[in-house]
Amino acid sequence: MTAITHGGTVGGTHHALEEPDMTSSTAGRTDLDAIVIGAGFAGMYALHRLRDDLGLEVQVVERGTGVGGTWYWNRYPGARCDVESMSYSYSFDEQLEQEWEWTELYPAQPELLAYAEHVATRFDLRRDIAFGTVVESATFVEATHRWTVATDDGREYTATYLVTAVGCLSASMIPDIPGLDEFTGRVLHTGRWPHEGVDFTGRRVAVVGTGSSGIQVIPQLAGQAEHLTVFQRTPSWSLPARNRPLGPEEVADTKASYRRLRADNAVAPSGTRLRPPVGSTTDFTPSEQTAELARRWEDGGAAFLATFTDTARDERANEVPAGFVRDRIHEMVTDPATAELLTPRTHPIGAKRICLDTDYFTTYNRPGVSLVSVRDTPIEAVTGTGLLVGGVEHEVDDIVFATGYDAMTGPLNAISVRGRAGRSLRDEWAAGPRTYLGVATAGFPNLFMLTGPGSPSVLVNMVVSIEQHVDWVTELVRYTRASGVVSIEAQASEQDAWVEHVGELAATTLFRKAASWYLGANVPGKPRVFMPYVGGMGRYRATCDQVAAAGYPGFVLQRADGSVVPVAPPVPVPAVV
Ligand code: N01
Repeated sequence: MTAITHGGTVGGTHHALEEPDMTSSTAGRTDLDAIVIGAGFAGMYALHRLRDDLGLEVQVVERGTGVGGTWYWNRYPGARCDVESMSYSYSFDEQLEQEWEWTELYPAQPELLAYAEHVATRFDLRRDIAFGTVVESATFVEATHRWTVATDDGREYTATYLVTAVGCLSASMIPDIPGLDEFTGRVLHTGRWPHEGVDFTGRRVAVVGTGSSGIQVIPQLAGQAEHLTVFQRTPSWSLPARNRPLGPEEVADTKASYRRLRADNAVAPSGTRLRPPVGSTTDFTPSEQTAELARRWEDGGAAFLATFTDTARDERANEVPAGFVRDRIHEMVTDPATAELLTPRTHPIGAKRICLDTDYFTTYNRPGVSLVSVRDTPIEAVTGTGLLVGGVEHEVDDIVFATGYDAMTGPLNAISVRGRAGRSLRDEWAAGPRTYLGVATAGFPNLFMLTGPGSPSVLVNMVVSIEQHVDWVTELVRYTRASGVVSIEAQASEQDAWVEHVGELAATTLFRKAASWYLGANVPGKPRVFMPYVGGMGRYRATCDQVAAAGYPGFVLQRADGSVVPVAPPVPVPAVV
């Protein structure tokens, strides 16, 4: 796999968006309190809290030319969030949530990007963001307890705190297929989509990959291209989103009770209020099971996966929703052979990230769409004019790679991060990421990773996850500054316990039964370690709160004179249930 480190095609901005103001208030100032890497939803909120609430001097460094992170880069047709818009939004400012009008149940990328732009303007964030700038290295200087951060424009910043808000799914990857350089048409990746858009009219287009991105882009391209050929390695489980416009009344109702929704989301396992399970599969007859699944299928969205309490851990129970979805695929796709190719049979439903789609399966009934399975016969090569599979050349004009990301660790490993005694983060994590609470790692003082490996992050509503992490880090920084602490660092023993706990929790679920990016299985040579915390948002938040309330046991807090602040005994990891 080749990591795409630069968005080479980035040119203009979306026509409906505000132009970024490139004047940075910290421009010229390189001696700071905090450096934040990334101006997505996490970096933006971190800037707001650290600067506007703590009064710190903060510089954000962002590769793109604007804010929004994922929603800045993923401009492919059909890009849409799979969490409901009124929950996938910041909760920290009541006026912001009242004034912003979401128009659809699931927000599309342009609306999410417009929202991010609006937040940047409203909280005057851009003045402290260096856009179009890449962090190349970050080095902890023990004598000063500060980080030195070097960027690709030749600048060097220093700061007490380094906050990484680099995103979990930002290191896009294109497979190393022989001959790709010879291809004469356009090569695109969904996660680095050109700002000016791409016209596929009259073109023969290949899409490689059928994960969440592929499933969203395929129906859109089928409507535009002369012919679309989809290259599928593993069929994905996908549920109908049933996206729709939001009515003014339901928006007003939600706004009137926003605090309750936010409070529910804060502790919901997935960070978003979903219809609760009806019970275990064993509590119901097969026809009752089917009736409940059918209701949820008709309603759309991820609540289908949470119909029963036992399907995430028990393979037999998992077959109930899995069988239901397989039947629907065979109903939706008219050609039985194509339907079978599209039917997942090798991993439990929910063991990889579930996809939500709009008209995905029925797209294969269109005359100009073909499906090529590359499960048993991988793509051998790209020629000047197409893709070669099993000795057959599929001629195309454009190739769209929807081939995913070096998830969670990829963006951090792209930076040369060095902690105490020159220890390299890449080396420390060579056998898999190691963190305490997913936010800090031993040997790298004053480094905070927002939604890092070992935190719920990608398994929950990202905005809820982001707000929780930023708020927690902000309070930690406030506490350390008030206590004269110059260096705060995770304890290796507590980190070991946390890493073990994260692994143990994952082992109780069916997540282990799929070769997913959660496990690093999509990157050749990446260690197979389940990276996110599966215990749910509520449980994770409670643990973090306990740690904060107890004065941060599990961390070493050191004052300028070298003395260590005494802390309470470590907070035990929650029991695996
Ligand atoms: O990436 P993926 P994605 N030859 O890794 C295939 C979030 N997201 O960008 O399954 C052929 O899931 C690969 O095949 P296989 C969401 O969290 C959210 O789609 O490895 N095929 C797979 O089909 C999501 O999970 C939203 O066998 C190759 C595909 O490429 C995450 O981002 C929308 C190949 C990659 O799927 C990543 O999703 C979009 C090869 N050599 C993304 N290499 C929403 O909110 C890889 N593949 C809705």
